[in-house]
Amino acid sequence: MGKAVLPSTSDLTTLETDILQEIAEAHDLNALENTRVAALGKKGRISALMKTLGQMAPEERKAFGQSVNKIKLTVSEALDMRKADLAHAAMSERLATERADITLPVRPGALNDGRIHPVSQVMDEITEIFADMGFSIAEGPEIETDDYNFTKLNIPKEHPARQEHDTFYLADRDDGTRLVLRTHTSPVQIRTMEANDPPIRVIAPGRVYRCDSDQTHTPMFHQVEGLVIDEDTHMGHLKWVLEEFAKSFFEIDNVEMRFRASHFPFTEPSMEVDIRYSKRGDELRIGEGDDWMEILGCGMVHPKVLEHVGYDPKKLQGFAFGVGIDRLAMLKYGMPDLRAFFAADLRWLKHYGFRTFDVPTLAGGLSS
Ligand code: 2NM
Repeated sequence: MGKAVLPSTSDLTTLETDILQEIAEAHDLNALENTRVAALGKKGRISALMKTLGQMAPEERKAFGQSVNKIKLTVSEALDMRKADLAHAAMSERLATERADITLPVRPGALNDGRIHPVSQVMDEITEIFADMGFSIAEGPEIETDDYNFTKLNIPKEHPARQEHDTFYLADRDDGTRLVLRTHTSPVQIRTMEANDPPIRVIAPGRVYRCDSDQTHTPMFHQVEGLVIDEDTHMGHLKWVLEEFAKSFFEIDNVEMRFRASHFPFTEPSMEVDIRYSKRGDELRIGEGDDWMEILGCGMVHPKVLEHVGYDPKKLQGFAFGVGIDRLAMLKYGMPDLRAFFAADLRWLKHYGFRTFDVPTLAGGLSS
């Protein structure tokens, strides 16, 4: 085997200059990586130098090894610096060329084409009004027990509301009881009273079901019921809350209300509430004219209902009310046919529906 030609000190200097030059000239991260492999990789030029150490005389080997290590360090540092420079340049290039124009209008599409159903809109309007008065929103199951839908509400077994032709009953259960589709959201108020101590201020919006179908009735419809319970809540509070609600909802300064004596099993006394209105041609005007229109039912919660939820009727009292949302929506937005509400006709929804971002707020306007 012939004697290998060992590298000299000036060879080392040339090598270092060469590699640093290559690093400086690497124009992107890929090129730089190739340079690194060619210099420091397993088969790279600096690694090859290390392999010649074995053939050197010991005194030569030490000085030469130190020189190679110094080159390795210099090259590594140069690589790191160049890498950081190139990464920074790449980011600057992207920032300069890739632009998001946030002044562009929203593209036509689902967000623009879709509509909020008037019932959803009116439900949002109503919850906004009551939330502003300090009410919380309560929800509960649409499939209820006979107990929660009727008995606890002081609706006796022989009451006409329980009859087959008004209530959707589910099949009998093994224990002889049967579930019903709730006929009002009152069971939500019962559950709220059972689970909380007074004072109570809640509204319960949601779907309710009654076996009834004609021009003005659908078997599923929407209701909001309200409940206030405290130690000294009285009918004056009830009148104020309902009047404020009507003014906000119809977006007028004056609504005249008429409270007529009525009867519900769960309230005593019970009242039906009419508002003054006029109709000229197709145009309805709320708050003026000579006609009265019934819009809701209300009353002071019956002592028996309070007892059923474990409240002491000698210490606590309060009022409750119930409003049909679908009818209010028809009134406010001039939609004549209730059945169109649930026909899922896109042309109808396009005409009467609300845009996605038309969120009703008292500050921004309920319907504007
Ligand atoms: C109405 C009319 C009058 C009512 C009563 C209750 C409860 F749970 F507190 F007893 N909730 N809702 C009520 C009272 C509902 O709807 C026309």
